[in-house]
Amino acid sequence: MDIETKVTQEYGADQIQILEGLEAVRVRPGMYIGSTSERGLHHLVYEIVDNSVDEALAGYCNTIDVTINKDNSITVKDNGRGIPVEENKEKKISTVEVVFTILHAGGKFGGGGYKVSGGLHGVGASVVNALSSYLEVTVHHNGKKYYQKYEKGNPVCKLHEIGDTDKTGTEVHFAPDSTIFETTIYDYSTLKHRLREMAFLTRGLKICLHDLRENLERDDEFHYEGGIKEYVKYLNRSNTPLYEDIIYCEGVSGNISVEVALQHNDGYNENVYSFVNNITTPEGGTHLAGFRSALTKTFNDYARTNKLLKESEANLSGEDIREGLTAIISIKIPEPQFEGQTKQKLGNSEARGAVDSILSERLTYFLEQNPSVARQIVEKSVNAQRAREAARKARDLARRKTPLESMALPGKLADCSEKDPSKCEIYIVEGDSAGGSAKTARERTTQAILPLRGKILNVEKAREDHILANAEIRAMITAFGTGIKEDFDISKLRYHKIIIMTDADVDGAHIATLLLTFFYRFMPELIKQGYVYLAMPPLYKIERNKKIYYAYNDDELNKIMAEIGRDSNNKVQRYKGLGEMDPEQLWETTMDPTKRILKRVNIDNEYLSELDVTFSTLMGDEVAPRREFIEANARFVENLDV
Ligand code: 1YM
Repeated sequence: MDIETKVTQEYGADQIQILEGLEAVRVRPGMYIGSTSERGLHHLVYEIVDNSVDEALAGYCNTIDVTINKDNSITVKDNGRGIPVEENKEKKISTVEVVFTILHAGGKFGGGGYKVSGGLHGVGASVVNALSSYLEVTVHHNGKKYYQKYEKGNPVCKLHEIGDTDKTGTEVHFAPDSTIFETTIYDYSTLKHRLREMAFLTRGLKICLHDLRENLERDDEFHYEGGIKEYVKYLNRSNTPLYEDIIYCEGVSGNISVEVALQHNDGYNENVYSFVNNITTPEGGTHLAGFRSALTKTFNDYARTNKLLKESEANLSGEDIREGLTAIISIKIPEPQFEGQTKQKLGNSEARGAVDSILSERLTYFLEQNPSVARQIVEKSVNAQRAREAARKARDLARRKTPLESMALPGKLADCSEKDPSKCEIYIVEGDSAGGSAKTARERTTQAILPLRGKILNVEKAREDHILANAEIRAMITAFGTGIKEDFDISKLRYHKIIIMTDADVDGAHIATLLLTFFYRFMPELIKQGYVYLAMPPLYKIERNKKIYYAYNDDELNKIMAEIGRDSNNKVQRYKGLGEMDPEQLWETTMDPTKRILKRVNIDNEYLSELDVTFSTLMGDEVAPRREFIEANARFVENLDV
């Protein structure tokens, strides 16, 4: 569905459903926006933007502007029809006021149309109003400008005319209530990721983001005439595509509209992302199942019909066909049912058939029309099938335990003596010399040390059989005890803290990223469940009259110098690597649980597609996107999730 599809049924002011008051929202904010954390704070923006996106999907709006103002208040502006201003007959107030003061008002809940976009709960403007210290709305409509202001959800004036205009549209300016939210400081990159995603999912819609805060000034514009086709191109930008075309299908089945775009690259990872009514479904569901079954069936049929697969050869598995596949599945469905623990999995059974039938039909046609693309994909899949067989053997070998080897832990591992995993930690240390110091320094009952030699293998660039043959990777797999991928079993994890300890320089950061990439691809649950940490060694040692201070960044160094006075009695040493510290210093600064600083690595489920690009960009073949990425993020590294 795109923004040219006009919704014919106009929604009148008197059709609004009236349900309940706003006090409930302020009493239990979590029920309406999920939480009052940073995530809830950002949801406020999405709720308002959703109304503009709905207006775009209805065919009346093509531009949305989102601004983070100097004071962390937010302005969202669109060029749609403007929220209706006439009086609501039942309530005797303007429709604008109904929309902002009555819960569930908005008219899209009682049948007829459906609210296609939607944040976590799709509860809309009134919830944002209830949770804002103030909210101002300005509507441009019929040549007039109308304005109303609210405080904590209550109108402080009626909607009134404030002048003439030659435009149409709605502008909302709000300030999240600091007595409700844990933080009221917006993160630019969080908004940027979501708004870019929304622009990709609604082709033709232009979304602009502005930051007006001091020293953080920046702007971005997202506008994709190609919609999800451009999304696939964007996700593949750090890879080498296997063929030029991006395969695209769209269609409607019953009341479900389906859009799919896909392209293979010459790598080995599967990057398939699914959305329902513009909301990401990281756990998949019926629409993803329909996508997979159509893909597997269509390619096997094609390969058999065209004799690309011998009669004696087994069918290609879904996994083989999805090797190196980047795809977006976007469906719109009137009443989505979300299941699973996090309500991020689509349950509607009719979605499976809809995606399956539309994709099978269009893909069969595409393959017949483009035999060279079809042959390239089948050849890659056949290679994947062979590699998978080789990897299975390698894995069996890695898993097999002869009586002698049965408990064989890697030789380089200095294990801890404690057996309760919740009390154990393992330090993965860069370099044998730092590894040696760490072995001397450690607390032997609970701290294990695994030194790694040099740079570990880049798993983005190798196939599984090679990866599993690598000594450093095997050492980690055996030490952790969990197995990998489908065999992964978190209950077998031998340490509840996996701590990456590398030098505080570019090489160290690179090694940490290589390790995280390996964990993310082979044991993502380790990261998702919060078992992975980065050790933070100090950058400076300051010595004055036999007293030693450590500084972990330049700010701290300056603070310490200001405190103790800058004179010739001070000796300042900048650590170039872990190797420069003796075991005592290493213990004191980086390993002593009562003094050290650890950073927990986390993955935000909602932005997995961004994370994949981050890894592919940092670890992939293309140099230009990597440089751009590093340059673009240099100023904002603290915002990166990893
Ligand atoms: C910056 C936020 O809310 N835009 C917006 C909202 C509405 C309309 C247009 C709109 C919808 C309809 C008819 C309709 C809303 N209207 C309502 C309700 N931007 C923003 N732009 N005319 C205008 O849905 O039929 C709720 S949202 F219910 F009053 F119609």
